[in-house]
Amino acid sequence: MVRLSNTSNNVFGIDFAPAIWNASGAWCMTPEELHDLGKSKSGAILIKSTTKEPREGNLKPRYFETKLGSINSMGLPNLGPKVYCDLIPALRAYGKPVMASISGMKPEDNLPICTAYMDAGIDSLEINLSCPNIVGKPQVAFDFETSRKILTEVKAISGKTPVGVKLPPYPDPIFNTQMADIIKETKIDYVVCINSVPHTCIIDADSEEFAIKNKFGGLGGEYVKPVALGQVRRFYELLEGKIPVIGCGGITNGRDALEHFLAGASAVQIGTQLMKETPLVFERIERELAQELQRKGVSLREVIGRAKPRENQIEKMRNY
Ligand code: RRO
Repeated sequence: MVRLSNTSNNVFGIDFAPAIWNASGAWCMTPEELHDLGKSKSGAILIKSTTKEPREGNLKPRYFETKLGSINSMGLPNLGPKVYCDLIPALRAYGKPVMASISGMKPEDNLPICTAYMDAGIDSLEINLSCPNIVGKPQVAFDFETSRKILTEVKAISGKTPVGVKLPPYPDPIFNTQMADIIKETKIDYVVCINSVPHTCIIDADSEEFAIKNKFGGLGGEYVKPVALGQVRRFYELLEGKIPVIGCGGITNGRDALEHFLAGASAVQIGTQLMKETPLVFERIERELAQELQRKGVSLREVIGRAKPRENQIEKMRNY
């Protein structure tokens, strides 16, 4: 008898087994890295955010890891649509979904990149409106009119190909409400949150240096898990569980992944921990998640959004 594993899920019409894959940007820029994802236990292959022309990205050092996470100011280095599209047939041979991330430098760049990926047989389009690292270029997801226009235009040409949107952490829920309205109105198929936490700094007190050349960068890893859970939950509630949310941020083990599912994620992505641990991370996190779920006697599909408010006061905190 075929049994659906307890870590798999069908999300936006696609089966993911497991419902865990890479965050765009992590281990997915070169053909070698993309093949590594294909050979790994990742549930999908998500390609690095792609611009209309290939880009070198920002000056190095532009990525730095600490015990609690990472900071990056990569600046959208990517090989451009042609290289990635030509790779798609070979990547599809791994038998898992192959998905694109699109990040036009100008709003009008997004459509030709999407068209190229669709012609090449891509399984989904993740529109990245939240790259934090192009100096002087604000994150599009804070410009609601431009976001609406881009998403409307992409949906008009995407046919049956699912379209997602990658979002930044919003500092006030009014922004989540505004973006959720746009997502519903434009019939976007899924939401990915969060991108890295923007304009952060890490400083080494001994050398008195910033961790990266650009000083400011996007923060990921354990530092950001509560931020990510807050955004996942906000969108889960605002979208009423009808439009899937993909959780990303601070997942280092199966228990972290479970927290994302409890918050409302239908699948999760791994960024910093993938960079730290190589694509072997997927096998470990899936095994740990399966154990967590087995202990509860449920599948991940049953725990989505199940987190509830605490009822009992903790004695130590009785005066607060
Ligand atoms: O390339 C980057 O600097 C980058 C991108 Br496009 C993104 O979406 N998020 C991030 O942390 N870095």
